[in-house]
Amino acid sequence: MKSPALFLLLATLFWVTLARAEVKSVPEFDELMTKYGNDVQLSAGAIYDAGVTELKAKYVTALERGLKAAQEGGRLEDALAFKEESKKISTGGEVAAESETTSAELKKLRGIYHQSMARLEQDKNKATNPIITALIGSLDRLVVTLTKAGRLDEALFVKQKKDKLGEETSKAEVKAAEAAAAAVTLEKGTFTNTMGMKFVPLPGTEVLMCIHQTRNADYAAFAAETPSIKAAPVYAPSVPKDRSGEHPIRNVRQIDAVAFCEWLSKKEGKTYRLPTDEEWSIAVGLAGKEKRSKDSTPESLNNKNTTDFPWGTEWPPPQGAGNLGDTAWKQEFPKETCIEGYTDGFPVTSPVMTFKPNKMGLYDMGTNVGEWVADWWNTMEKERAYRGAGFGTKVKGEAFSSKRGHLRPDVAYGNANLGFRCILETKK
Ligand SMILES: [Ca+2]
Repeated sequence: MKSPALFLLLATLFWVTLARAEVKSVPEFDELMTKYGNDVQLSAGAIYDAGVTELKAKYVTALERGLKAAQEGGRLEDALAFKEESKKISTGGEVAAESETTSAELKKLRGIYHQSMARLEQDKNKATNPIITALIGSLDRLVVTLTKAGRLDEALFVKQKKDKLGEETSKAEVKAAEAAAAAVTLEKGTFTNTMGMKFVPLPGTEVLMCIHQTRNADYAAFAAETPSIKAAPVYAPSVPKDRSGEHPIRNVRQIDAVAFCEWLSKKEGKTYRLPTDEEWSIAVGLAGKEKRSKDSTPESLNNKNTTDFPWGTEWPPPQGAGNLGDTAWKQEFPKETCIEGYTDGFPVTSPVMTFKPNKMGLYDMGTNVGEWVADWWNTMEKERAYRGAGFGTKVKGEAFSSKRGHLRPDVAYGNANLGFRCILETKK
């Protein structure tokens, strides 16, 4: 069996050769294609085919082992999923995406399979690319030879084939690079984008969430490329200039936070967006702790849960809980109150990821700066919601994980200290 992609590529070229009535055949071209086809199959195709066969066999063995373990453990859902998958693969079916099964065990196994497959593809491309490059060079020379011989129709024919080959090859490279990037995500469960923003899976969802609040440095890159973004980041006097890039952006309008996500999406060919109110609740540890229905709005859920803070259930917060209105804040602003006895050391913003992350690996959730979300505040659709406390929070009722606020999306509020963090979608 030839590897399907290569076979398809070569077959397409030969088919187009036959389909062209005016030029039935260019013997030199056919000869080159046959020779390079053989080279590709010898150097990469055979290894790839053997790799795929071996991988499928390993996958089937793992499925059988998984089925046995699930049966013995009394896990019906996993057992059924393994049984069905095993049947499908041994009758020639393809391995579907992880997201298309609800069995966590099968998800894991499919993940490993796709990861190994991406590696095989990459190896194949690495071995094939020099051959394709050489073929394109030979075709270029053939075009010149045919032109000089006055065989102009044939020269044009070969040139078109050559252009098509170049196009297909770069498409295949892009696809392989994407698969490799997806494999990295899978391998570590995390993703780091071109800005150095780190993302982790948000449990129970198919999205990744940025582990940190969007930083001044991230926002500055966006502002530099976006003429309509006039507002330079506002630095509080006590934020040291040399580390200001690591502090969270604040005082942004909700529409500008949305625009940042759109800019980043375009830049990377991915889908970034603000979290929904529900995703933010999951991220702060409120999954299953709010009575959410289809009619829920941030307004209806605001401060309904009065047990949970981002760090647990203690008030005042334990030391190291995060950046809140602490004694350092009071020192800087003596007329203000503060959380008595709590010291985090930062009068205003702190560099992102200064404090311990939560169980999901997310930093500064519900502290440092408030975060815009995507939802409207209520059905009036006039104001957008934001979540979380910040460096100026000193009152218990303002610090609950369920606390929401609401403001117009198109106004920058100097005193609201609102920033945001990004969601990365994983579905194509
Ligand atoms: Ca503080």
